[in-house]
Amino acid sequence: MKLYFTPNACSQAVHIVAREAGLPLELAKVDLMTHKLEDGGDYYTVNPRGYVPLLELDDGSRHTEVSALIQYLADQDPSGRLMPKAGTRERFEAQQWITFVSSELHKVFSPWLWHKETADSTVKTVKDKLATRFAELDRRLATRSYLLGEEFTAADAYCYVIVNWSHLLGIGLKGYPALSAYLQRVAARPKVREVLVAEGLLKA
Ligand SMILES: N[C@@H](CCC(=O)N[C@@H](CS)C(=O)NCC(=O)O)C(=O)O
Repeated sequence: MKLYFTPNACSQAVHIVAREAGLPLELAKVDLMTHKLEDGGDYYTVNPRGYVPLLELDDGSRHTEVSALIQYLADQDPSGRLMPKAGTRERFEAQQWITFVSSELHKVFSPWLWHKETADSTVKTVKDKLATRFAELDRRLATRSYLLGEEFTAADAYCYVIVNWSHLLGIGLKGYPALSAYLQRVAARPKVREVLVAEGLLKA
């Protein structure tokens, strides 16, 4: 399998799930400023939508959308540790959290806060909305280690990557102690550290 990724982008959630599941993964880095690959190739020929992540399976088929990719990879892990079994109440809950991260966090942060030309009034609206979501996460994580309980799941990989953008964007998390502790807890996981090293964000 090959993952087209950009360091610190949402593709990192897919990278984390693959490593946590122990799946072999080839990496292809994409420069999102130019939409070029490291060999100078045009990323639009790989993904006409231009965004990461894109997962190429061994049969050559290409797939996108973080929410679907992390569930697919988690389901390849025979231990079933990263995603509850399909059809269970627990799976239903995990899917709700993944969708929450996708629509209430990822697509609130992005593209708005990543574009300098975004109007100040929009930035304020976005930050206010994120503050309500962070407060909810903080309350939830005050009583459990991970979103679903005491076990790390694919939902946490996604939540970690997106909420961690706060640090890159200078959004303080001091008011959310449980959420801050959660980010540190996830970042300290050996497989997550491996991902950060592989993406060139942490020294080995
Ligand atoms: N709908 C996609 C969105 C992925 C996405 O927003 N990717 C961002 C990076 S986090 C990106 O590649 N943006 C650059 C672009 O759209 O050209 C998903 O959920 O996977």
